[in-house]
Amino acid sequence: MIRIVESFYVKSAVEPGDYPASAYAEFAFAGRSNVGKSSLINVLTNKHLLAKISRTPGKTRTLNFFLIRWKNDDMQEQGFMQFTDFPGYGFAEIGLAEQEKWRIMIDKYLKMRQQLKGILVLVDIRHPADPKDKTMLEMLRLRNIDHCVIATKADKIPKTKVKATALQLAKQLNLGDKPLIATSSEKNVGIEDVLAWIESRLT
Ligand SMILES: Nc1nc2c(ncn2[C@@H]2O[C@H](COP(=O)(O)OP(=O)(O)O)[C@@H](O)[C@H]2O)c(=O)[nH]1
Ligand SMILES: [Mg+2]
Repeated sequence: MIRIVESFYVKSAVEPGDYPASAYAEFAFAGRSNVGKSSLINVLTNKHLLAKISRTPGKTRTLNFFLIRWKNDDMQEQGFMQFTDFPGYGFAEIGLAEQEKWRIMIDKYLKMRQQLKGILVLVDIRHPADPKDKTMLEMLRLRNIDHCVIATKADKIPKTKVKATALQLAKQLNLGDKPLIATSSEKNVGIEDVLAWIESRLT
């Protein structure tokens, strides 16, 4: 199993010409504002830098790129990958023009980013499937991009209900054979499963 040993904020960008030029395998994180994206990235990287970055005003409507150094102790391997933090969607106060800008930015990224290995779409396990998440997943299916869904905040529902709720969400979101992983960043649940999903797509 890989572990993340270092992570660095690289840059923020909107246009493909401004993306980092490095060709490392890349994974992107998408989801509604407040779903727990920064918290998950922090737990994955054991770091609290990334959340601060994404809270910086002005960086909230851009793609934020991070360089990640990983190690696999069993295999004595190490390497780099990149994480991209998408701006959170679903703020009610964001107008249609702003939403359209978001959609164009994301679609360009999905179309242009050649080293993109997969997208992790975060949803809150407490809420029924959201139209905005369905739209995101539809964009991924249209472009044939590998993805999984992370059901966050699993500690907020009774343990006995996690499995059934996850299954229900997967069905509502039409996931087919794509995995849904229930996580808690607070209680460190499901984090290894997320890393395993990433690891299996690294090369
Ligand atoms: N109980 C619980 N709270 C969480 C979890 N993940 C995030 N949160 C809380 O949800 C809020 C939003 O989290 P954040 O990571 O900033 O969401 P983002 O907007 O998607 O980046 C914060 O108050 C977090 O502490 C979790 O796994 N369990
Ligand atoms: Mg955030």
